[in-house]
Amino acid sequence: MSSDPNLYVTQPQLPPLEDFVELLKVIWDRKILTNGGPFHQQLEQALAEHLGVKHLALLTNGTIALVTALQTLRIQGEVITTPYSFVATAHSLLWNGLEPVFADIDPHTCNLDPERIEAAITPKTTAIMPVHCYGHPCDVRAIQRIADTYGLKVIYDAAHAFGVRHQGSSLLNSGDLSVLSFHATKVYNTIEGGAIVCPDAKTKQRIDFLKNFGFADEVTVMAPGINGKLNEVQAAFGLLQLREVDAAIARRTAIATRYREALADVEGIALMPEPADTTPNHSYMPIRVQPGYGLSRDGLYQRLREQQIFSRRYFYPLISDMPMYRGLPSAQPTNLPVARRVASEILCLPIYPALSEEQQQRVIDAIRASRR
Ligand code: T4K
Repeated sequence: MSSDPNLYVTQPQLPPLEDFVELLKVIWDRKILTNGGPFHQQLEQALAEHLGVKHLALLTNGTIALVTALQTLRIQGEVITTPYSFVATAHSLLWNGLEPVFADIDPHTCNLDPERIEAAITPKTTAIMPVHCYGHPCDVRAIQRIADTYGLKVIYDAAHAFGVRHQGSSLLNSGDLSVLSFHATKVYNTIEGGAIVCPDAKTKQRIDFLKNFGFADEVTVMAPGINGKLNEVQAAFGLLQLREVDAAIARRTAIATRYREALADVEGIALMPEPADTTPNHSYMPIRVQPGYGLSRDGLYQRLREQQIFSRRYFYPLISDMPMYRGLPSAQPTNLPVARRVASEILCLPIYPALSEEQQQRVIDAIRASRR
């Protein structure tokens, strides 16, 4: 038996403590704690290289990064987005006074269905905000075709997509901007943190101004920017994390493979298809609990909890069912039948590098034994 009987959906990856202490000593000596210090600059460079993107601006978290990305491109009016995501996706629109327009998802990828995007366009639409849910790529070609045809911007919520490669390049190079989250629960973390990936230096400069209250220089404020700066302690933490991230993803891949093999024959448990032409990051381990299982999704969730296995229903409830969104015309259940069905079946199982084989077996055995 493991020493800790509790199994959570994730557990953050931590750098070696002694290495972190070394970098803290450097910060203490330098006395530069924030405002784009040396570790911040070093991490932006290192992440851009590691991810294979041209420019990357660090921010305090993924939510502020989404809010800032929308301001960067001066988005107005309506933005087409998915109801099947973490609330921060839609909240970033409300923080900018924009109207979210929910479109339904594809049942296989759980990402926005391009046909439904096109059907949701109105004269007020200015942008699309799709999510690469679980790090699985959206249909980026189809979405770009729609954006080009109708003159729309595309801002990807790529909070789950650290390191994902798709069709021979970083997935983060898709669209106009991509937004990452480096929250503690993510594949790569800086405790809290986030980033915007952008294609050119001019856009990066605008983001850098916006995340520093809008200051362009000591006396010029170019826009009502926010305080979105990542501090030096977190940037140092992030530099150390970068050394471990490839090994962490390899370990996640092994865990995901084992789950897939062990659960493939369980009636009523559906695994998501593996994305084509993609090197995934296995940021999540979603399964769908369908009628053939005999126990409902919530029944299995509860059964696992009784055994101290804390799976999560990412993403239930739908954003469109939350009080601040459910009055929108696009939030009506009849507009979102696929998202509704997936949200009622989804369960994300524990997956993180430190999950031992013995712990994973406990999860597998519990799922197999709960079937009716
Ligand atoms: N867009 C998308 C698509 C997102 O998924 C997210 C965030 C965002 C945007 C916004 O990015 P950020 O502003 O967060 O950078 C978590 C995270 O807080 C959130 O970052 C994440 N998505 C979302 C999917 O999940 P909770 O409330 O489910 O997390 P929590 O605290 O219950 O943690 C889950 C489990 O992880 C715990 O049961 C135990 C374990 N854990 C957690 C933390 C924080 C640890 O072992 N140690 C820890 O420090 O939201």
